Amino acid sequence: MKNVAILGASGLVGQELLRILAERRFPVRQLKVLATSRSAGQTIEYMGEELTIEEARPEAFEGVDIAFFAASNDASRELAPEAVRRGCVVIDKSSYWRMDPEVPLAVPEVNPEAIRRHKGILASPNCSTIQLVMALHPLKAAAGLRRVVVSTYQSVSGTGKDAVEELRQQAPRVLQGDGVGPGRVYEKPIAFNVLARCDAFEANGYTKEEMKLTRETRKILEMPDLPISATAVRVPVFVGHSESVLVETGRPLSVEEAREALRRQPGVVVVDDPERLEYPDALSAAGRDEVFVGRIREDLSAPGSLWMWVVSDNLRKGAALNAVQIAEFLVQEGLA
Ligand code: 11C
Repeated sequence: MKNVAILGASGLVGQELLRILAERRFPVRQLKVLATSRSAGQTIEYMGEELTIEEARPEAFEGVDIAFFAASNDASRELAPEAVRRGCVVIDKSSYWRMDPEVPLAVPEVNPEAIRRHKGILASPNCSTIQLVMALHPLKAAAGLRRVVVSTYQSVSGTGKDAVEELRQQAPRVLQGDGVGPGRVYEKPIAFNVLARCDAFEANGYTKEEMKLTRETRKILEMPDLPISATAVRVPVFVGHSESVLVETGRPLSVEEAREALRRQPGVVVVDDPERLEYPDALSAAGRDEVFVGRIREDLSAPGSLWMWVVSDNLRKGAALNAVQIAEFLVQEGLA
C-alpha cells in the first residue's frame, strides 16, 4: 500500500485521477489532496470519503510515496524537487520536466524501460502525443519510421474547465441565433467553429502544442532526428482528441499488415471497416481507456506511406490513466 498525493485534485485531470485510482483499485493507504492556495480548504470525495484540499507546501509531501502533479508548470518546477527530496516519486502531468534528459517521458505500453531509469521525477506526455505514439510504436516495430505528419482535432477539455464552460455557454447562444464574440479563454468563438491554434505561437510559426507533439514523440520513440511536423487545431468537442496521421514507414506496409501490427499493440483498438461505416470517433472514445485507430489507407500521393485516424479520451489515456499506469508499473517493479 502507498501513501499517495494529488496536486491539482480539483482540476479536470485531478478529478479523473481520483476516479481512475478508485476504478483500478490502486493500493492507496492514505490519499492527500493538494492544491495551490486558491482551492485549499475545499472538500473533495474519494471512495465515499470527504477529503479536504490542503495547500501544497513542500512539507505536505513528507511521508508521501507517490505524488501525481496535475497543476501548473510553476508548481511542478518548484515543488517536484521538494517532494523528491522528501523521498516521494513524482509523476508529473505538466510540461515542465518532459524534455529534461534526466527525466523519463513515459507511456508504459511504449517505453516502459524509461520508467526504470527514473531519479525521482517521471513525466507523463502531452495528451495528443500519447495517442500518437501509441499508434506509431507498433508501426515502428513492424517496419521502422521515416516521416510523420499529423493534424490534430483537439477537444476543449484539453484547455481546462473554463474552456469547457465557454463552449457550454456559447453553443445555445449560437443556436438561438445570437452573435457570439471572443470568449475569455479563446480569442474567437469556439462553438460551431474550428480554431487553428492550440496554445501560444512560438517564433518558428508553430504553436507550443505542435512543438510538444514534435519533440515529445522524438524523445519517447528514441528517434531524435525523426522528421515530424504537426498542425494542432481546437474543435468544439468536449472530450476526445482526434488525429489525422500520415506515416512513411521504413519499408512499405500494406494496410492489412498495419492493421495487424496495431491490433497486437496493447491499449490500441482497431476500428476500421469502411463497408460497415466503422471508424473511430471522439464521442465513442470519451470515457474509454483505449486508443482507437481506423481509416488506415495507402497515401495516394506517395506510395509507401499510410494514413490513419487516431482517437482517444484526452483526460484518460491522454492524462490521468497514463499517469496511473506509470504508478502501477512503479509499484509492480518495486520502483517507488
Ligand atoms: C491541449 N494537449 O489539448 C493540451 C492539454 O502539455 O499536457 C495538455 C497540455 C499538456 O490543449
